[in-house]
Amino acid sequence: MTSFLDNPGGFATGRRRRAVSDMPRCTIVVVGKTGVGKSTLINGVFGEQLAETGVGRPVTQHFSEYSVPGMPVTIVDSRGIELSQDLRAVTDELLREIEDRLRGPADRHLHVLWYCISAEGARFEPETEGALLRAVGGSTDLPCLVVLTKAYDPEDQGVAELKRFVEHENLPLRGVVPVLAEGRYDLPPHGLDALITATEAHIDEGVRAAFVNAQVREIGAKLTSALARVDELADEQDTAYRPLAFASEAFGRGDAGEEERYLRRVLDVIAEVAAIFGVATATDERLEVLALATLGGQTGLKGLHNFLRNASRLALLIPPVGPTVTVKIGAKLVSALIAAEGANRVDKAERVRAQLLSRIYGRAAAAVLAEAAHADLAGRTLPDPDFAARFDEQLDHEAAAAVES
Ligand SMILES: Nc1nc2c(ncn2[C@@H]2O[C@H](COP(=O)(O)OP(=O)(O)O)[C@@H](O)[C@H]2O)c(=O)[nH]1
Ligand SMILES: [Mg+2]
Repeated sequence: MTSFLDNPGGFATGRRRRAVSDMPRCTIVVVGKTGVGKSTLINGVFGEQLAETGVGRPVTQHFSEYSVPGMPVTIVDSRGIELSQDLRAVTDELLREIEDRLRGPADRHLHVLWYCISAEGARFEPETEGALLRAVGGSTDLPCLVVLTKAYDPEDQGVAELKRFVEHENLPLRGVVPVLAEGRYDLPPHGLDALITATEAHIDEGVRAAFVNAQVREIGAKLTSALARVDELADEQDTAYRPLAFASEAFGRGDAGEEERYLRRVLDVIAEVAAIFGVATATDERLEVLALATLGGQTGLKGLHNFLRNASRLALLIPPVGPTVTVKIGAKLVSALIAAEGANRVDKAERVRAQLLSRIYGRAAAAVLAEAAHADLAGRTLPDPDFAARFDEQLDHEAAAAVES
């Protein structure tokens, strides 16, 4: 049997897979006539993965369901709506589908409707499209947003007029959002961030994490929830784990089993951060790079040794061994640490120091993944060696920030 030390990447990707499958799934219904730009919109929000590799499964006459492994979002996409007349059948199918799913398990429920109208066509039909939105938004709890697709120029009068027209229909809507999902000529994309923010605001809180994970544009939202998760995990460690005994140089030698358990905990935190960033950003390859970098680029006992050495080095920056000054992050933990040391509670102090280190590794992973996500969006992907090097720099930065005045 290979130990996780021999395959830290496999260990981390496995933990990430589990964290993602534990996330309640978010299901988005995308409705609109053929050619309005539904697929382009979905690609813009979720990256190429969903449309390229997602396997459609027919749900009803006019709906197919798409998902890809590792992504906690399901898309229910309408197809074959050519005539306004088709929309009546679509309305009935949708109402029936919503009800059926509400009777089933929660992971089958629908969470938001994006109704797409082409701003290029500049037509909204109150008697069919308006009727669908009135029926769905009025008789169910499904939040509905109208997306004005192919809104090439955000300043365009025609787009503003169409938006006003839809808004004045008094439909049960949570918003009307003009979007250009994919740039054209010299017109840059716009509006996707607004759509994501509005969706986040209106979907059920329970599936928000899944939505934040799957979308590829709002990197700030991913970073915020990843950092919150790091705090949560570090707090859990206070009660769940035995004293840290690994930092041999600085704090005396512990047994090897304890040291391995601690490394596993750190990899767990990194895997959970990756789960929040999502597979489009935190690819298996990148997560493997992070896991291996945590072991100083080596597997087996050599890797464990590298990790312990690095952790000891980082721990030296933490008070009261390191400079006891005003603390920016983890202030609660550091005061707990100082109190424990003051009361001569060595076991407690070790535990708190371990929490701080988990926090440093988790925050560094989040920072470097955010950087990678920004680079991906700008079309200049970070090569793996740069990614690993940036992670090391972030570790130092986070350790220093923990004691920064
Ligand atoms: N440049 C640009 N083209 C778009 C946009 N949305 C849709 N299109 C184009 O419109 C056509 C239909 O889009 P598609 O997403 O397949 O529509 P669907 O049938 O609703 O899924 C394709 O040729 C797209 O390239 C957009 O935001 N920008
Ligand atoms: Mg399509």
